[in-house]
Amino acid sequence: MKLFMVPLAPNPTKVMLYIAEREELGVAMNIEQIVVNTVKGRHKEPEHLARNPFGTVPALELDDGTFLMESLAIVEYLEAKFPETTLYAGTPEQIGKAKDLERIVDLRLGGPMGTYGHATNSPLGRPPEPEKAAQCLAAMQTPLDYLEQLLGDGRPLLGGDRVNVADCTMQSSLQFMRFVEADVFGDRPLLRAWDERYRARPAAQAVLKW
Ligand SMILES: N[C@@H](CCC(=O)N[C@@H](CS)C(=O)NCC(=O)O)C(=O)O
Repeated sequence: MKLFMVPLAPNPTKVMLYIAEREELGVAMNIEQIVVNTVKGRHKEPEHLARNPFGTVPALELDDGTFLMESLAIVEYLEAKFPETTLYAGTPEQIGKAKDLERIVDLRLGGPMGTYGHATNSPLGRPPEPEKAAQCLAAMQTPLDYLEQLLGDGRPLLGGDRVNVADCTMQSSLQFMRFVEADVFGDRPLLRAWDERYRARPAAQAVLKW
């Protein structure tokens, strides 16, 4: 299999962190990772559009030559394809909560963080949009409080003792925040401590560049 990705972008990074976490658990997926240079616009060129007509990354090429184009679908495919030591594990309730948390992080924080980064210090050179940035920051407060409250029970990782896809999703967006030199944590010491803890993990050390 081949993963078409670019290191800074959150959605590919989520998948790359996920793969690295699974490899740390002893699962050899042997997925070749191929950079699509989005800064040079390669994701909008025919070669990549043939993989993914929406011109986005990531895209996972399966062994039959077809593609998956949604980061979470790629993660869930790899969970099913390599069923030993999956990240989603346990009772239906535990799995439901893990998936719920990942969606909360992605939809309520990942989206606003991406927009905030481009509205404040866009790596693609987009003009600053202070009003949009303020709206995104406001939208992040309740989900950030929610995570801070979860960590209040002493859990080391967002979902508990074991790494969760939500940790990967959250860090993929935080890397983008670091790149644009934004700190969205505010006065949330538990989230800051989790951030340091997660970034010390071998998977994070291997994948995160910022
Ligand atoms: N829902 C898709 C979104 C993919 C996506 O938008 N990826 C971004 C990078 S994080 C991208 O390729 N953006 C370039 C563009 O939209 O032109 C997923 O979860 O994989």
